[in-house]
Amino acid sequence: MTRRLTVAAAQLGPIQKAEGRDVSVGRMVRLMERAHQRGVEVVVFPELALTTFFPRWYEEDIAAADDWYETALPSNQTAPLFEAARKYNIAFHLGYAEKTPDGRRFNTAGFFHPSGEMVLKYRKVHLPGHKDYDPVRTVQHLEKRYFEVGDLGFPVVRAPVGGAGPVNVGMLICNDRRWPEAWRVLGLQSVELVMLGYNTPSLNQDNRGFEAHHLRVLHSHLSIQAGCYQNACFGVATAKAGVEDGHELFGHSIIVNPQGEIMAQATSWDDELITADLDLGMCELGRSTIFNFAAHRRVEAYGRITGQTGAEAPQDWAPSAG
Ligand code: CDV
Repeated sequence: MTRRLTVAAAQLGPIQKAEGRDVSVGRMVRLMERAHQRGVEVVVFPELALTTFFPRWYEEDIAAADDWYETALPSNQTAPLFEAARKYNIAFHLGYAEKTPDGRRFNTAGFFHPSGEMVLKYRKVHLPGHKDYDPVRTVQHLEKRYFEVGDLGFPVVRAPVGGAGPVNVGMLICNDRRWPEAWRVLGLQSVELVMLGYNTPSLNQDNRGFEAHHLRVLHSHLSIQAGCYQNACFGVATAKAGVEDGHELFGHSIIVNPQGEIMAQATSWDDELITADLDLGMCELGRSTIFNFAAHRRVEAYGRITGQTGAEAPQDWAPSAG
């Protein structure tokens, strides 16, 4: 029997620093309504979807950043989103800043059943940027200040989703998409659907050499398409896009199939819903042939992947004597 799932990437346009959750949640509810009209069963919202991308703003005292974090979900402010999910019977992925009861801070994503129960939680592992104010940068990227490295690994769970029956779902967050190791850990758990949200500036703000504008989108798509192909899974990758307080994030949200093909792509830098009908059976071809891991992986040759972090210099070649 064909296992079909209708999914959406719910791209969000910019959220300004001064705008509260009433604004972002209201927009997300409207996207949920549109998703319902199109028969969508899973909606994927971006990374840190409820607020502006606040790691660009420096706070000396981290407690002054508390307003950006969620201590509970749902909360009074996010309740309308959960009500919409229940009303329309739509599961959803939400990126948010998490502050735990013992004061730990993570860049987190939750996958929620339409009932509002959290099915799976993921905390971002690959945190880009820096911890302290960097005077060389034109814009700060303080994820290493505001978040701890995720402590949940890369979990995958098999859960009933929409009308497809059980689906193997996993998540990545933004910068994670550039790391093949992260995708492969999901692939090794037979992931079928990877949900990921991102906030990516249109310019490389590291100020260390030139990177052409158009390559920013290329690198994003290249990573997601390769991840899906090499792990025989679908990917729904959703951007926060547009100009937030003068700082530009690119959109180009995409839905990708296990062949690495783009099935749908956003064309605006605004709130936009793109959808695709997934045939989950498509995952079988890759995982039973070229990416049949059990048959073809050679872990004895992969020691450096987990045994070493930074790159080392190779051995020098020398001509043999005589
Ligand atoms: N939010 C992110 O993780 N952004 C990074 C940027 C800073 C390069 C990304 O990989 O898209």
